[in-house]
Amino acid sequence: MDKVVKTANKEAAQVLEWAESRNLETCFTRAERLKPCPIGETGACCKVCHMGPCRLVGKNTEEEARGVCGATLPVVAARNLVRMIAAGTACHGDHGRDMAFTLLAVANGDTKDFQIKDVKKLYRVAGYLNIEFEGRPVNDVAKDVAIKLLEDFGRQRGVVNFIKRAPKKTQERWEKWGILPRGIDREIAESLDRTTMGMDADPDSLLTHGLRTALSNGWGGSMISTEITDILFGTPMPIKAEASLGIFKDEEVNLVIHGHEPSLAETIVDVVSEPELVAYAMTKGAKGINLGGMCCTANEVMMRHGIPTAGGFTNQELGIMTGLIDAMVVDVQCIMPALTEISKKFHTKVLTTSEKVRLPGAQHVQFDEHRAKEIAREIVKIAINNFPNRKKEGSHITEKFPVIAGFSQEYIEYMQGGKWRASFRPLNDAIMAGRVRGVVGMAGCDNPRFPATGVHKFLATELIKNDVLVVSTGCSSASCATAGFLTPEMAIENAGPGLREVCEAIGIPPILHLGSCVDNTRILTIATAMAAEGGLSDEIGGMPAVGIAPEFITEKAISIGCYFAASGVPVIFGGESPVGASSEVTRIMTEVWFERFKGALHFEPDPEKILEMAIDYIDKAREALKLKKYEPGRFGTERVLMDMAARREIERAAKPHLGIY
Ligand code: MSK
Repeated sequence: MDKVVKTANKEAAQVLEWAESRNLETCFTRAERLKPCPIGETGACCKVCHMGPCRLVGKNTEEEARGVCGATLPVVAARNLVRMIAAGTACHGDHGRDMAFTLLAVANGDTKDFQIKDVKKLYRVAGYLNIEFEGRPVNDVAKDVAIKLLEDFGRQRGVVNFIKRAPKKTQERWEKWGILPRGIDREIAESLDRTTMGMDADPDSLLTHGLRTALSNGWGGSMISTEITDILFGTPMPIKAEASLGIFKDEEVNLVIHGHEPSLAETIVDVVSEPELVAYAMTKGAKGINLGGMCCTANEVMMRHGIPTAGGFTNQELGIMTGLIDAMVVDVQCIMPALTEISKKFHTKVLTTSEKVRLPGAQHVQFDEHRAKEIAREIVKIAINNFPNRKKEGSHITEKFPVIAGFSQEYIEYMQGGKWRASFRPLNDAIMAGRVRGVVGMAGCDNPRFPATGVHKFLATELIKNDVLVVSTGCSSASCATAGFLTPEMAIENAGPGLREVCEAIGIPPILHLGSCVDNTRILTIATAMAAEGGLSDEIGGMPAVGIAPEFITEKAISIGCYFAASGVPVIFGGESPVGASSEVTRIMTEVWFERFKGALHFEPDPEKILEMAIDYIDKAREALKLKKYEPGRFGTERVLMDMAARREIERAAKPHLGIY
């Protein structure tokens, strides 16, 4: 029998093989053992009240399949999806809320450990919020921005602030269909309310509110988070980094930052090279301190500081199995509870830092933005103190890959026109001419039920081969980074001739790293800027653009998929559909949403079909916009092998340009 490929990340597979030879359990072995419940998997299980759980199976029609209360299969499936959207929105909402409180603390002078690093971005955001900034003290503006954004969480009536950043036509669709989000918390609460037993029993109405909730994430919680993170820690610009489970160093203290919110991680980056800490590490026999990232925290610190990433979700246990991590510090989201169990078999200390995430067996060091540096130093010291406890046991990896990370909307505009003529004109023109066929936003998790990272890698390679520019976030970025895909050379070696020409002219990779999960909002604002630039669609809907989450896991991913669909982007998720039991719900999410918003949410387990569907959507959008028919190979020249000078030139073009906007 052929060996089952559990992860397509070569270095991860190496560690996994080592682990399995020692009977060490991972998410891969658990995924193999625990088959998904076929009823719950497709959305046919209702457990919102205690007359059930009701399993809506075995009937001839969806209307015949009813729970004890009479709820039909489409109602149950729709409710389940809306609850997923609400949970995902809550995660990103809390993330945004925490960032807003940190900004407020900075503005009030309650913490000396953070500063506003990007005043231009603060002014830009103040402008969106109609807050006067000319001639005012920076902290006063920051306070007004923080307070105004915090209002988005508890607002009862009106509309979330950033909604008005969307193209007018997109906003009109939202108004027409009643999905303009009021307040983030309000939409989440209403989702839970509507989906209890005896409430909304119309699948379309339920799903419509699901979209409203999702929009409060995309244009609310997540966007607040991205914007404030840029204000506090700097708007990303391309920067060199490395990716792989091989980033850990034998002779140095290895400290990993894992999770999502960047405040603690940024502070650790700040203190880790302090001479006192480095000297202290040396007293313990280490040659230095090596900081690495995991999951979305990795994306945050990689794109601002070039901190290397050990990979995405499925690499977290494997990281510990290298035997080289002295401490893994986690905050919120995507933290496997299994971490503490596996850490017992090695010397790694797992440190929790958020009230919201406690792991039995972990050491808790509560983060507090008011004394951030003191806490960060304490954490670094815990890692240093644990260095002498390192055992010989572990699967060491040496291979690592170069990465160019950190493409913000601001940088993408800049790279197309410089400081004074920053715009999306060249990209729009390249799409109009058919040089670039379209754009795919590739996002979401890597999943142990696939050959993990494999579907990301397959789609990224095939899409760029077809002249489709890929922008990536979250663990999709990690999947591409750990495969060595996030470099300009990827264009030379793998992109179609038209896309290659564009990438070579600007000196960018054909897969642009846009950041973490909350940074999917950068795709929304980029699409908005492209609509405003002209020549393509005048709204987000109708663009030759598609969203793909090939290996999704989380409720956050569902919420993201839905806010893209509501914003006008056809979205395709890999894997089985969580509403697959109901053809009516599937019809609403595809046909009805496309009619109303020009977006859709599909689930498709076959990666080849995902590719086909994405390209079909792009080509149909091109046709509807009356753009030049895309012809493969029409642009570009013969592939030339680049000499070192040419490579250096590309590298130089991709380097950070300080103070550019
Ligand atoms: S970390 S939500 S596994 S992308 Fe943002 Fe990765 Fe998915 Fe978590």
